[in-house]
Amino acid sequence: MASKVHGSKQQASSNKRSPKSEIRNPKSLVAVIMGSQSDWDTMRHTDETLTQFGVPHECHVISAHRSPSLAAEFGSTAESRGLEVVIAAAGGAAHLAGVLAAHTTLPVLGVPMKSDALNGLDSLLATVQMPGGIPVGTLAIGKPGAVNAALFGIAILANSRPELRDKLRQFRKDQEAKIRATKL
Ligand code: RP5
Repeated sequence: MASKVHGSKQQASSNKRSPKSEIRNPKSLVAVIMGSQSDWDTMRHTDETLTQFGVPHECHVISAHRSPSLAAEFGSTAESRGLEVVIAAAGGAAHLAGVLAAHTTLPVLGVPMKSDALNGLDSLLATVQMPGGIPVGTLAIGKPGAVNAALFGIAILANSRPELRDKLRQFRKDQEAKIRATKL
């Protein structure tokens, strides 16, 4: 498993960095899990957004099919480690988010990776079509989903953290100001 951990004051990630670091970080509130190193180029946007908001988080490569016992162990221990949100990204037969959700009652947000074969439609359906009883909140395919998974996770954390709610409000204001300032 490759992984990396971010404290709240670390700088945004670069494109070249890969998710390598310690798995155990008691301060992490969000875990960003991806099925393969090849998902990092998309999931770095989740990492960067969480870093931008100062949310302590960690990123790991864990595969539901190539390392199934590790996926089960991570899901089973996520809550007791202090994590509050799990973000899971996978492509193809993308069962990673569902498998993690099966092992934890923490909110699990799924990000379907854009695949070569079907442009991510396979990943989307595999992630979103969870049978009733084990929910996965599924975001858009690829980069928009990666960014929105972070924002959704932050919105969940903001329910009990007013400072994060303020940051989300400011983010929306800045976003709107950019649109208003756009001249064509
Ligand atoms: C999934 O298979 C991963 O999440 C990735 O999106 C896809 C392809 O993985 P690699 O063959 O590139 O490792 O498990």
